[in-house]
Amino acid sequence: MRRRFGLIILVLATACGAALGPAAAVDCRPVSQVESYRFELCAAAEGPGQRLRLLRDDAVVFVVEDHRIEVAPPLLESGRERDPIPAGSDVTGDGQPNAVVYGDSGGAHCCIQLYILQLGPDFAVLNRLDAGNYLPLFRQADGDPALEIELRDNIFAYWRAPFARSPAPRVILDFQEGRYRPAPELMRQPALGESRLFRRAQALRSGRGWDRDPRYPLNSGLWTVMLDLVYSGNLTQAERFLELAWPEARPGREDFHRAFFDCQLRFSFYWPAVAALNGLEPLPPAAGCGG
Ligand SMILES: [Ca+2]
Repeated sequence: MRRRFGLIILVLATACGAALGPAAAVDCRPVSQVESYRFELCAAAEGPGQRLRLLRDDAVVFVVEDHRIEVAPPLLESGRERDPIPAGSDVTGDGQPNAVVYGDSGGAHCCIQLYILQLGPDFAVLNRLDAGNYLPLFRQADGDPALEIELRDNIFAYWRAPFARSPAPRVILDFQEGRYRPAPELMRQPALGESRLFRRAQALRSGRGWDRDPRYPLNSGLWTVMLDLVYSGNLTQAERFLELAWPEARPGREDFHRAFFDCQLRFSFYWPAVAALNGLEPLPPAAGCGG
């Protein structure tokens, strides 16, 4: 994993909303008001960047600092567009107003942080989500009123491939018991038909994606398909795809199988949910996987 650079996050929050003082904010301007809650965007305390303050009845209840911050980020899917989620929207479906705060550390890649706040009678930071390199999406994915969140798992970024050819499988979070949690059942998809699996494997095996770059001799199209299968509950089919798509004369398939299934997959934050989705125990990375 790449190191995050320049990410300075300061979160001061209390469940009871006690006053924390103005914390040396300068150049502040109000950006949004929800009943007694007021968001102010300020210059960062030190260096470039921004500081967001949330005040409730003039007492600071939440502060976050990052390179760039938005209170109403364009994250809500409506048709093909991404609409902003205005502060005060009921995102979690419990009748209380929420706000989604977006922080971006800047730079070419990495990292987006999302904070989901509850602005009701009791202030709360419901989630802080690390979205890595990809903008999350809020959409309605099931029958309950809460919006679900679609993220991308970044654990395979730069794994045996440059970033541009690194797959990032989809993860869905559902609001359960007071916070957003991975929702294996919302990620489930039917397995590929046998003939389609075979055709895709054959095209990949005989395609030109292998040995194009001595640093990355493998074709990352291989684990792009495998990850889509694993993250939709079809891990057994992902193993079969590896067997079918790996070029016959090429050594290293067993080593790759181990590095993918027994190591990298299990390093993911979402591995427990992915294991449950595939009916497996969430075993830790195998011995010798490295850190
Ligand atoms: Ca829902």
